[in-house]
Amino acid sequence: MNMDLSKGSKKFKSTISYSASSEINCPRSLEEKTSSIVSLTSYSTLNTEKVKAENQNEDYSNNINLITVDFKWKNITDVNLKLRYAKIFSNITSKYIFDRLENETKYYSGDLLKVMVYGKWHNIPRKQVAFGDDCLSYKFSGISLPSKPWQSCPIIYELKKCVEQVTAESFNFVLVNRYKDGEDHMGEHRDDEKDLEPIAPIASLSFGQVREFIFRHMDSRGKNKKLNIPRKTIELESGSLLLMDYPTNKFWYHSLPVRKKALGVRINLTFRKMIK
Ligand SMILES: O=C(O)CCC(=O)C(=O)O
Repeated sequence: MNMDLSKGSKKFKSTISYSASSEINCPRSLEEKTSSIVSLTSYSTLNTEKVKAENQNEDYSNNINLITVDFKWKNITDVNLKLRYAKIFSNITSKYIFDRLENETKYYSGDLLKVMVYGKWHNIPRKQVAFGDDCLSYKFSGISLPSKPWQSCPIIYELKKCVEQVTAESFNFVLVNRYKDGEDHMGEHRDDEKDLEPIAPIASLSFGQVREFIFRHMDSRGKNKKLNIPRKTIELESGSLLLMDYPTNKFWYHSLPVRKKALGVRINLTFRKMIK
């Protein structure tokens, strides 16, 4: 594995602010659990509390300010694999965002939590919801996942702006996945659907439980593999951003495997650019 440390330090402070009452648009998630893995200084959730982040002078008492840390991209490359990884939020900010996501994101239910695999419907082993421009929908594994408007969930919209700022890219869709613990997972796949702009990066933002994310080259899988390229495993930390640049998704599968020892909740947001 080639790993370079390239300088790409960027700091973003959101200028958009919402009042606490904007939370009414996004009802509380039914399944509320406390992440057991992010151990931080004593801290109360919800923005009715005054939250003063130690060492960073972040005051969330009135406005939402998502402040990124100074960071350097770690470049991870291989044959047709191009990834950039960085922890862009401090632990305090990550915990704040995680709690807001837990309290404000309402996930889909019923048929929107099923996929078609080899002609059979299966419940997905996680929860999901999507947000995007102009009711865009994302078609994969036999379903068409509609998007809710950005404005219906301010923390998601704020994260979109932040990711656009640090990547200098624009995104019009986000898929949000919630893994209640290490039993929840995502099977191996490529994000190569026709609806996606082929050369746009996919930006994957993670909060909560650290989980392993695995990449395997398409020709290095199965019994009759043509190549012997080793898999890549990346530990996705809370507050981290992973950019999957072109042509990664054309050649490499990725998955979030079961990890029974992972006890906490994880939330992942993959920002995408869809063809309108
Ligand atoms: O939760 C993750 O990190 C995996 C997300 C993913 O693979 C996807 O949304 O396509």
